[in-house]
Amino acid sequence: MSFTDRLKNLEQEHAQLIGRENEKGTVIENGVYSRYKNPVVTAKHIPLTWRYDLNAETNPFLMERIGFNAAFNAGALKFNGKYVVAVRVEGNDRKSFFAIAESANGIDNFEFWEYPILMNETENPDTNVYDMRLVQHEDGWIYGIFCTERKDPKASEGDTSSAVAAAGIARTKDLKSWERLPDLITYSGQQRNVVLHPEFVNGRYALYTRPQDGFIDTGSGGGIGFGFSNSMENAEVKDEVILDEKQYHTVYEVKNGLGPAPIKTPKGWLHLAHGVRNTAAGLRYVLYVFMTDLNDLTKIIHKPAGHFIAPKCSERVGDVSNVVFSNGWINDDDGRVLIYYASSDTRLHVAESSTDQLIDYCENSPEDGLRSITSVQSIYDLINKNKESNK
Ligand code: M1P
Repeated sequence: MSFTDRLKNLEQEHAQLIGRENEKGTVIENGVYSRYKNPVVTAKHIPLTWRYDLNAETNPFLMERIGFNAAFNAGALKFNGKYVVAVRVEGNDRKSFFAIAESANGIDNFEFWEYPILMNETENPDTNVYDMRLVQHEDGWIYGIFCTERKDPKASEGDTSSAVAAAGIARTKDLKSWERLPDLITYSGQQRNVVLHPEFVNGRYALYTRPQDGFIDTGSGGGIGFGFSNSMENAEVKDEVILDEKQYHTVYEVKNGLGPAPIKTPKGWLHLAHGVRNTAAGLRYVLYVFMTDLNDLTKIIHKPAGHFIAPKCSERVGDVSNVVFSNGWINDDDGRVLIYYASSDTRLHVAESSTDQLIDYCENSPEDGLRSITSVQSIYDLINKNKESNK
């Protein structure tokens, strides 16, 4: 095939993918949310200009020069009337970085901006950066808090896999130029899944944390933590309290972590988090929802049992199978909530709900009684309620 024909094909295929309309899935879900049929962002959405040398003289075979493996875990924000996601793009070289993709309606036609984000480093260079939470804070800045991963300086000779995770911080007004700030300092080991609360609390910044002893194992740490920092320019959380701990025989038995920043509602703060349990087939990541008190951010007031979204059908397969993960949602002006979740560390999807549905789900779903008998008791309560209302 000639250079020109191959280029035409590539351009057509890419334009078709970006232009494809999305629609709600036909499967009847649980009434709390609806999944959309197509993933909203994939590695194939990456612009051709990032992948190919488009000059026939220097690339006569029109071969890909830079390959991309995945586009997933994305922060999300409504920005200048558009729905934007800060996607974790992973190259074939395993390095992740952030790139903004934009859509007019939040459910389809996501298109990457011309360039990915060239994130500055601190004096301690990042080996890998990922999972940015985008937060419009009431101080006027948009913050991106993400995981920065570096080789463990204490790794013994020959150990080429031990790493240290910390929370990197950057801020911006336009999502294009970013000011990198020093990493968050905490005193509880490594950190991943750190999220900034969108409001000041008694004049201070509030952060959700996820202390962990090691890079993968949370060890004796873990749970979703919470603490305060006086500044974001030198962010430091001296004391963390655990507001949602990992627990035996739950979907967050091995570890958990907060997803996006919580949504404020008149009934409390709505939270989306991921929980991890172990199985014979490896780790299984699911999403769950809970609410905290409007005035006491460390007090959980509702927490439905089990998962809210679990990987299903083709979502179950990917680079890291049996995973759903979310670090972005958008609470739209009409109360609609667009939940951006990624499947199996490979692609990004959207599910739609509303604050009313999510509050109802939290208020009226039984909590985990932590024993089989309490689960059966909840079923009895529901059957009896239905019998009563049918009388
Ligand atoms: O591979 C699943 C997820 O693993 C990590 O999440 P956690 O810190 O909770 O284990 C992250 O690397 C995340 O990006 C990834 O999706």
